[in-house]
Formats: sequence, C-alpha cells, structure tokens
Amino acid sequence: MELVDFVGKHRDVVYLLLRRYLALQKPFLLRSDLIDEFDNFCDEKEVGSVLRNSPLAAMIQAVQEAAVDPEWIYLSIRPGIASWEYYRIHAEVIQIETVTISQFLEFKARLVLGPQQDEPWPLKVDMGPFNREFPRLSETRSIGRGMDFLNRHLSSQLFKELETGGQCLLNFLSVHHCRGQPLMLNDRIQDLRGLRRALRRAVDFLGGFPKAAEWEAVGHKLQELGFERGWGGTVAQMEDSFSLLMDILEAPDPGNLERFLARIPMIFNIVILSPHGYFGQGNILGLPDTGGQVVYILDQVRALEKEMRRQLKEEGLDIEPQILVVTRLIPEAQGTRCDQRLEAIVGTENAAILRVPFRSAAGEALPYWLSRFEVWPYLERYAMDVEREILAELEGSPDLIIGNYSDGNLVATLLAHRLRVTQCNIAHALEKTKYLYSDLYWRENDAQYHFSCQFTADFIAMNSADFIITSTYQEIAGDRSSVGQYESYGAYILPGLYQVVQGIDVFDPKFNIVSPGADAEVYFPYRERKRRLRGLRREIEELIWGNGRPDARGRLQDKGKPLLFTMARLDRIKNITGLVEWYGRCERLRKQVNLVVVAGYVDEAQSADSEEQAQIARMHQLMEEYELDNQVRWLGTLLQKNLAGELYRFVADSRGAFVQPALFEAFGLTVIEAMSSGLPTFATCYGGPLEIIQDEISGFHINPNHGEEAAGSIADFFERCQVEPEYWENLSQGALRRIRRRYTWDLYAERMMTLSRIYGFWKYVTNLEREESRRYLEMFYNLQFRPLAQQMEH
Ligand code: UDP
Ligand code: LCN
Repeated sequence: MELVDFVGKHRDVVYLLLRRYLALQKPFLLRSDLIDEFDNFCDEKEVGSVLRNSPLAAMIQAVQEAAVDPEWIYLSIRPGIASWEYYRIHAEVIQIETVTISQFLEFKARLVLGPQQDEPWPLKVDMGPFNREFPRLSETRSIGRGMDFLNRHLSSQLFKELETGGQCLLNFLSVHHCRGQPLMLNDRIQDLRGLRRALRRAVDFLGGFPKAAEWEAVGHKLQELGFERGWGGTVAQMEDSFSLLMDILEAPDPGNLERFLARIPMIFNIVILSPHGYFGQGNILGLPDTGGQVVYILDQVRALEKEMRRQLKEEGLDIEPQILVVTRLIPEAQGTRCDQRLEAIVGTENAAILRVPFRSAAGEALPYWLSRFEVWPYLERYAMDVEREILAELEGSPDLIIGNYSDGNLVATLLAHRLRVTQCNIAHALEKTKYLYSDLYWRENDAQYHFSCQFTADFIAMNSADFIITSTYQEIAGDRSSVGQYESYGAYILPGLYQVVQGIDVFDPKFNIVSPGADAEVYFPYRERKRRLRGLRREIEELIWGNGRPDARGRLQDKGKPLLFTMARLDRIKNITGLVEWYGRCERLRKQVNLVVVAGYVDEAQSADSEEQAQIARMHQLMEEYELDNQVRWLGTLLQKNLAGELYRFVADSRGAFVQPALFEAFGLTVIEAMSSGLPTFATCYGGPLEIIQDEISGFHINPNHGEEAAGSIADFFERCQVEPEYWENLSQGALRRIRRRYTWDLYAERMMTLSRIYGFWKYVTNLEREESRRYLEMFYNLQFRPLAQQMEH
C-alpha cells in the first residue's frame, strides 16, 4: 500500500506532523483542521515539497475526522462518496494500521467518556445482516435512483418466477381492492394459465368495439372473463393495459413493468404527517419551526391531488381521491387556525388538514406549542389517536403514509407498521449534520436538544421506510468533500448509549431523488406580463420605497439602481446578517445595487425567539456601523405568498438578483422561487443550492465563509451587466430553463405516484422476508427509544 510505504520511508516528517496535530490539544479534529495544519506545516518546513504531492497529502484531503490521544491518532477516511476506511497511527512508533469501524467508534467514545467508563459490552446495532439478501446499488452515480434499479431487479425476479409458474403477480392483482370492491381480477381467474387465456379472449372481444367505448359497453363480458373495472377508462386504454400484461407474462422487462404498475389503481387515500410546528395556511410562516416544510407540503398536496385525479380518470374509476395532512392541534393557537380540527386545503377539491392534539400521560390535551426538540414523549400516544381519527375520516386505511421530518417519520413508522401500509419518508433537514458532534456529545446537549431521542427515532424510521425521497443527491450522499445527511447515519456512536455499526446504507434502493418545485400559480417569469398582479404594484412600491412604515428600516436613496434581494427567516444559519455585512464592506457592490432584505422583525420586542432577537440586534448594529440606511431596505415583515411572488418579479424588472447566503441550506425553496421568476440567483455552495444551480449557467454559487469573495462576485456580475446587458438575460433564461427541466410540482407528482406503486409492489413481494428486520426495529423502539422518550416527560 502506497500510504504505508510512504509512512515507513518518511517516519521523521510524519512524526513531526503528528506532533503538530497533538499540540492542538483537541480530542477531535475536523477535515478543515487537519488540512489547515498540514498546509501550515508544509509552508514552514523544507520538507513541504516532499509532502505536498505525497500519498499522505492525498490521505489528509480524504480524512473526515481524526480522534487523538497522546498515544494514538485514529482516522476515518472517505476516499470517495459513501466509501469509508478506518486507520490508526501510533504517535511514537509511527506505524499505520487499519482498524474496524467498531474500534474507531469505541476509541471516540473513550475520548468522550474517559477510560474509567470503558464499556466491555456496548450495545451495537447493525442492520447489515438483515439486508444481506436484498439487492443494493453498486455505483455512486446511481445513488438516489433506487426505483430504476428496483425495476430492473423486479423484472428479472418476475421473469424467473413466471418460468417456474409462480403466482406472485397474479396474487398481487387479485388482492387489489378499493372500499371492498375488487379492482383488477375477480375469482374467475385462479391461475396463470387461466389469466393468459382470459387476456387473449378479452383482447379479441375488445377488438369489436370502438376505441372510445367505455366500461358500461364492455364491462359485463369482461367481468365474466374475470376482469374488473380498473383496467382503463376506454377500450383503447383497456387494450393497452391488457397487452402490456401479456408482454410481461411473456417476458418482463423493466420498461413494461414500470408502465404496467403505473397503470394499476393503487393509491386513493394518502396521509401526510407533519406533527410539530404551526401547520396552517395563513399567518403561520415564520412562527418557530414553521418554514419551508409547510410551503412544501401544501404545494405537494395540490400537485398530488391533481395527478391522482388525472390518473383515476384514465383508469376509468369514479373514485374521489382523498389526502389528509395530519398535524398537531394547538389550543393556544396565537391567532392562527391551529386550534381547529379540520381545515380544507385551498386549491384542492377534497384535501384537508386534520389536527389532533398531543396528550400528556394523564390524557390531557397539551395546550401550548412545543419546539420540535421537545415532542418525543407525545408521539406514541399521538400515533394511536391519529390512527383512530384517520380511519374514521377516510372510512378505512390510507394507501400511502408520508412522514415529514424526524417526528413525522416516526409517527409514519408506527402507523404504517400497524396498518401495513406503504411508508415514505421525507426529511427536509436532518439535525445530525447540522450540529457539530451532536452524536458524540449528546449527553452535554440532551437537556436542550434531546438528540438521543431524535437520532434513535431517525434510525428506526429510516430503516422502516419502504422508500425515502430527498430533494437532492447531496442530501443522501454529499459530494466529494462533504458527507451526506443520510450517509452520516451509516455508522455513529452515542457514547454510553449505543453504537451503530451499520445504520443506513446509501446504496439501498429505497432512496430516490424527487425534487420539489415552486407553486407555478404564484412564482412565474417576470416576462409573463399578462399574468402579473398589477394590483399589487402600489403595495410593492410602498414596501420598497415607502416612508414611515413601522416594520421597515432604511430608505433607498437612488431609486434607479438594480435591487439585490434576499428573503428568509432570521435564523443564524440563514446568514442574512452575513450578507448585510458583506454588502456593507464592499464599495463596488454598494455602488452598483441597493439591498432589499425581508427577514424577521425590525422591532426586537416582537420576537419571542432568543436566536432571532440576537440577529435583529446584529442587523441594527450593522446598519449603524456601515451607514446603510440609504442603501439597504430592511423589511421586518412576513410577506404573503402572492406579494412575495410579485416582489421577485419586481426585482427582476429592475434587472436585479436574488441572494441566498445561508451557512447551510438543506434544499432552499426561495432559490427555486427566485429562479422560477427569472431572477439571476446567487446561492450558498453548502447544501441543496449547489445542485439546483449550475454555476455561471443558471445562477452562481457563493461561499458563505468567504464573504468578501462572494460580494466581489456579485459586484462583478453587475459590472459586467452594465457593459453587456445580454449577460443578465442569459442568466435569467438559464435559471428558467433549469427550473422547467428539473424543479416543477408536475414532475414531482407524477414521479411520486409511480414510486408509490413500484414500492407498494416491492413491499408486497418481499413482505415475508422483511419480518426479521421489522422485529429487530420493534425491539429497538421498545427497549431504547421508548425509555428515552419517557424520561423526558419526568
Ligand atoms: N417565505 C414567505 N414569506 C416570508 C419569508 C419566507 O412566503 O416573509 C417563504 C418562502 O417564500 C419559502 C419558505 O417561506 O417558500 C422558506 O423556505 P426555505 O426552503 O427557503 O427555507 P426554510 O424556512 O424551510 O428553512
Ligand atoms: C426545510 C429546509 O430547511 C429547506 O432547506 C427546505 O427547502 C424546506 O424544508 C422544504 O423542503
């Protein structure tokens, strides 16, 4: 091995470097610490030239973490996406050797707990053995395209099955019911031979009818042959479905299997869970824990309902689809509608928000709002209450349960388990990678954050889900230099509690990237003049230039300049204050544009959140320090959706741009909204926007840790647009093109429905084989999660 040889040959230099690391006197070093120190070392020592292009330098680039005690340095190395190796080096002897993941985790635990608390038999959790028989992707570039892979796998499995006379597909079609009615086959068809015969007869029979004829004309005879009404709305569609099935019985291939499953009516009722936060339709965005997740779910519901209706019509079924979004009922609702049990969702025909209260152990409804970190003790009781309510509301089980975020996914797990329904998870954001060392130092933070509960819940829910959808690739597996959010659940330790040897495997075909869009009714290109909401123009001018608004600070002096716009909750991580500071310091940028900020409140007293209060104070301080009142307009107000939509377009009219400067952004709906309006967009390179935007084609990446450079590149853009106005146009077109191809709710809904069917079929086929892992997770839930959650209640 190159590295071992190198270390053997250059022990003296390696020794000096290790001493440098030891001298930092930190038990854990991050990739950036290791690289910075390595660079300093190379700059100072003559040996720098030997080291810079050595295998050691390559290794240091790939190290994710080092755990250090005076004797040993343990390293986790990630040579590529989702690939991990573990080593240790003796600091005196300078010998390098591989270690197992468990040894690495235990060493880290020892550094946290101290040697006196060494545990000879720590609890080790390992999902690896359960998945041994299951198919798994092998290429990193296929990660997140689980469905395509599964389709190929399923069709070859089906091929083998059919050759040996297996009845799995037949049984699947026979069990298909909706509200007690069989939908595909009745009991006149009992075996594969019978099915083939019936199909031939049905196709012959349909040949004598006009293509547009409907079930009423042909149904009687088809039922006699063994078919029910779920095969299509017209004779043409029925013929299509029958011949697809005949092809599959002859020789299944991934394409025809996907097309066939996509035609089977399987999903009529959906339950979407989002327990925490204020979930409603008006006046709630910006309340604690209530941001993009709510926007996402409401748009998702509208898109799914539309798609379900379209498909049911095509399938010839007169069934009204129903979607319920289940959240908490909060009696002390702070002027919102979160104390109402049922609320119809605007823009849908039959979807509603169903609110069920959290109950205490004594059975009383909890009157007040709780942060997402505090919800754990209530979720089990909540799941049971929800089960009763949805069964009553839907008059039966749902066909698909979608969880959102850690709490929703846990409740989805409990419900899907009890009702035996397909489960889909969505995370929006996972906290584990957001908070540094939140797993290792869980004990220190548990009183405030309860990460022990959250990470245990995540582990259970991720492993229980039939499929998981993410908005981006990096959410699953990161990129070359940073670890994916799901990848970070691969192996980890909560010292003193348990260690996960193999938790989540990002090569599991359950992962699928399905990105959301922006509501196309609200966020459309600035050029579509006819659709523009001209009535809002006065209000917008007042917002941007108006005098004497109590919720604004700053008045723009030069109205002719383009506007640089940003909008977000005023959280630290959104880094709005960072952007204001970059702007304040960059003369070139100040010369080119005015800055418009929509975030938080101008009056600190209006905020109930300490983090937000600190950000508000910082905003005022920056406004003073850089004398920004003539060039920055800060609006401390929550914009209503239509107004926000028109504002993006107004900014585009000024030939301005949008900036999303977050330190980390899991996905970033505002980026999608701005791009959908045709605004050139600058967004953080940490998180979702890195994938949404192709640098210099559909927008720009900026590094929030290098503010000066970021401000410089925005200034460059505007300077270039001065001399080359078509440059602005190119970027605007690039953004619109990108959105049309990748980020629309229509694409989302179609894909989501296909996934639900394929994974529903897969669940049916593998049901028995999943029993082992189900039991294991049940045990982990009972013995680990439940006591942790109960402790919180006392
Ligand atoms: N939003 C809004 N008005 C505001 C601030 C934000 O309508 O005053 C919306 C914004 O348009 C976006 C969502 O809130 O749809 C924020 O989602 P994002 O993914 O950007 O961030 P999150 O808040 O989920 O972290
Ligand atoms: C939560 C976040 O933090 C955002 O990055 C996402 O865009 C939003 O949810 C919707 O998924």
